Amino acid sequence: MSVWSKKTIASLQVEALGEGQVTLKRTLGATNLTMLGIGAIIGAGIFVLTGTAAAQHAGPAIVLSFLLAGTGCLFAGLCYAEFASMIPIAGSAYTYGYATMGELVAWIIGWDLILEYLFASSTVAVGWSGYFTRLMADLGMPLPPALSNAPFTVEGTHTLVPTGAIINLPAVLLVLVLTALLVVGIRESARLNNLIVFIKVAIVFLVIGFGFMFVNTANWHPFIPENTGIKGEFGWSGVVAGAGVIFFAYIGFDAVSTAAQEAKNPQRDLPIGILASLGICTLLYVLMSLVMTGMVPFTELNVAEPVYVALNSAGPTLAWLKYAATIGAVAGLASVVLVMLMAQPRIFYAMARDGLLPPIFGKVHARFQTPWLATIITGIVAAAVAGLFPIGLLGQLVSIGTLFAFVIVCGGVLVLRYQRPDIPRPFRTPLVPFVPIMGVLVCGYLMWALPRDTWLRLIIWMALGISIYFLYGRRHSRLGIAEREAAAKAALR
Ligand code: ALA
Repeated sequence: MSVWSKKTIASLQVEALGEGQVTLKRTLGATNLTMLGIGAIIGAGIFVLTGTAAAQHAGPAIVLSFLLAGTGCLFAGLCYAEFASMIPIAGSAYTYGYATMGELVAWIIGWDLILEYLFASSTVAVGWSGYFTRLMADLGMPLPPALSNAPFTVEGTHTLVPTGAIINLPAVLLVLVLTALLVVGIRESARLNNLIVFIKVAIVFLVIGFGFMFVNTANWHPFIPENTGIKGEFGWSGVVAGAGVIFFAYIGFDAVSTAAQEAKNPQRDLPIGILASLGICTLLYVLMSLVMTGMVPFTELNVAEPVYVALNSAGPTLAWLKYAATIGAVAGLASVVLVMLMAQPRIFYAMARDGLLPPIFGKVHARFQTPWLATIITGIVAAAVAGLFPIGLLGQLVSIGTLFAFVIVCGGVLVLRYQRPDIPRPFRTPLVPFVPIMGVLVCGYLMWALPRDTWLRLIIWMALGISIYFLYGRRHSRLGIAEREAAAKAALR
């Protein structure tokens, strides 16, 4: 069997119906899917990274960085929407890869998506722990530092050194509690997500609305601060560097596509969920970054809680909003972790159903109708990573992994348009080939701009994944087994 063997679209569409098996439960409509997208998107990116990106790279022009990264994501989002409507199966980019570029590439994407979903849930859980610890201290119940910090930090670019702390317990507990919820049910999880999203979006609106009243337009001049002479420090190269950093803020709209088999009307609602969540968040990000850089000089935003600092500048009038924003961040980051922890097991589920991972990952709970074992395994690994490692090390790995998946999905749309123009596409990416090519170029460029060490980690991760494929997946692949059986039968005839 060839590593380039592809699954046919027809067989994938039959799988989506899932006849004769205990399958995932179809309960999600367009609103829930959009809320899942917003749940996954608004988080550490806007609440944590915006400040340093503005202070170190772009100044007030961080607004342009948001537009630039948002445009790259829009290209990718349009491509995801076409695939999601055409192949509405839980595996997302992994399944799209299987249909267009063959099994090995599919495996590579599936393995890569672990960097996105599993590692993003750990990364954001660490960010959440930071906000939660501050909130507890503000409420007069400080947590011991030894139990609320990572035991390791990164010195230089890759040396891990002990910090003296034991474990980041709040991050671990958050992951475990959300994992338990996800085992019990997708509908229950979606309900909690809706509530959290409502809180965080309401708070973002309040920050934008009240913040605008305290904007000093002098802070926006010069809008694009002059480059310091070093690439990436202000000027246009700073806008691009800023886009690379805050790209993280957009990650998550694609997680909507992993819920394909739990959507009531996936062909119509997945494109809505993906594009609506992306559009809403882009608008909120642009307004929010305008407000933050308008309230204080951007040089003051070089902190882990830029929203708090911006609101602080308004004095006692907005003191209440400062605390509300902290609660919004705590809620917001929790929903990111929730949706990422939802997405990962659904990729594992699809890979196990194809035989590329052990069957344990494909087990669906008879009563809850969730991929419960894959969810528990994901939760335990994500909790361990969140408990032990610092946020900086994880964040860039998540970005490079996600960008890589986006590049392949955009390329895949193009390939399939030429190879199989006949397949019905309930949603069609507009302006093909322009949109997919731009998706590949913009996302590829943002990847290229990431540090060399991050590339090295990606390559090591991929080498590990490819070894696992040749040791396990290739031999157990259902497609491979079927092809070998067919060849044996043909030989006997
Ligand atoms: N977009 C998500 C966040 O900003 C990953 O936290």
